[in-house]
Amino acid sequence: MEFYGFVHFTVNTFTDKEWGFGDEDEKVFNPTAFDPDQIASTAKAAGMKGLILTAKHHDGFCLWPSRYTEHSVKNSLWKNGRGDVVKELSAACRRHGLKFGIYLSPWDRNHKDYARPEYLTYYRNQLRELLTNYGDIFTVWFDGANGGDGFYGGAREMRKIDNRSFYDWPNTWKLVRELMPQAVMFSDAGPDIRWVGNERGIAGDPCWATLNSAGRYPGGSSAGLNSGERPGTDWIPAECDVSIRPGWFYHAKEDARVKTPAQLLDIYYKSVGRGACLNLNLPPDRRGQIHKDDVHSLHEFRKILDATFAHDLAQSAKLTASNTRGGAKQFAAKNVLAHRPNAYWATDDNVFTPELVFEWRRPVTFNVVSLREYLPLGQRIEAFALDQWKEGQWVEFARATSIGNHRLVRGDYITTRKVRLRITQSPVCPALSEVGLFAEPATAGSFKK
Ligand code: FUL
Repeated sequence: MEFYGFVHFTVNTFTDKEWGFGDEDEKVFNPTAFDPDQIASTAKAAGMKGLILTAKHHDGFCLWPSRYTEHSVKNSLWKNGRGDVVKELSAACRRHGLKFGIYLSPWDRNHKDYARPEYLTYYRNQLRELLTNYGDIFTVWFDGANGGDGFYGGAREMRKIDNRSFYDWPNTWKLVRELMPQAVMFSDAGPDIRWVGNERGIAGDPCWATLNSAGRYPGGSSAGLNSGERPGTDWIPAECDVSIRPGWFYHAKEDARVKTPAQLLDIYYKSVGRGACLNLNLPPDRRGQIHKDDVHSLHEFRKILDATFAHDLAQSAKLTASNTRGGAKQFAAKNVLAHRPNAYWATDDNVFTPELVFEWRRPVTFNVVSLREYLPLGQRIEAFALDQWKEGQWVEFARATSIGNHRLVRGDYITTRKVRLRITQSPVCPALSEVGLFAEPATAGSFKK
């Protein structure tokens, strides 16, 4: 999916905190003009494909009227206790053509049974509610964070759990598979998509989609998550979660610190452009809407991306490949221009380091090269280089490693009549589904390579 959003919204929005203690009065949750269509349309306009709502954050307050607790919207003043944020936002997402996902914090600083086996029943009951009453759920986000102390039904104490064993993850995952088989489960350890190891939105370089999952669990070690592991036993690609503001929840004092379009672009190129997914958090304010400064920044960011990718210079090039699998049309080099799901260029089994030359009648100017591998055949390429034809010879202008779902090479503007892609390392014959060359508008601002 490449790009979707997080929506952090709860009592914290009204108490100005990042982690609620769990003793917040339900009445503090009272958005003055909650507008799920404004939130969903903002995400849609930014190019996001879905939204993930914090149905329950660490403080335990539920944004839907759960049957299993009083600590929810039903005891708030909002809509006289008859509101349901999960319902309204999921419906708005559907109206705007977005998928909808949920975050249900395993750590619950409100619940009296937290750290006891009874809590697992409570947690799974809530998962069941969320996965049966709100239509399709595209992802379930399991957070590994746990700070220990909390309200816990009035005990106000420290409760330590063993992250590895307490939650009995295999059985919770099984429940999700039963109720929502297509949902992608996120955590530090997968099972389907992994945390990238930081909250800055930056994937490793390289970033492999594979990981050795044995011994890993949510809230466990983050070693290896940033770059993945190759060879790796499991296909667990990375997701980069980052907030558009310093905090995950809305704080008026951070209005001047909304990430700029240039910062968002940098993150995009270092997450999506390294083969990961970008999950960008947009925190609703106390009205229950995305603040205008965030909307503005997203709008400019999208405008630049759209202008960049509107015109693919590769489409008008003459292509020559050093090898084509069996000389067959089915594997021809021009498949990298086709944008069809099953079209790709591949070489003979014994050819690991082929080259592809793009040639134009007149010089072209670009600063972004986009590549994709044909993922049904796995992540194959380990390194490649790009050359430009300059003053009668090939001159290398970029080198990179992993490609996977997407690799965006972003650099200085280059003007040339010929570009060469050299696959320099691959343990098997490469299968490349897309190559494109693009020019960012000059307004894209400064960037770091
Ligand atoms: C972390 C949490 O502790 C933060 O509050 C936030 O929800 C972030 C996405 O994950 O682990």
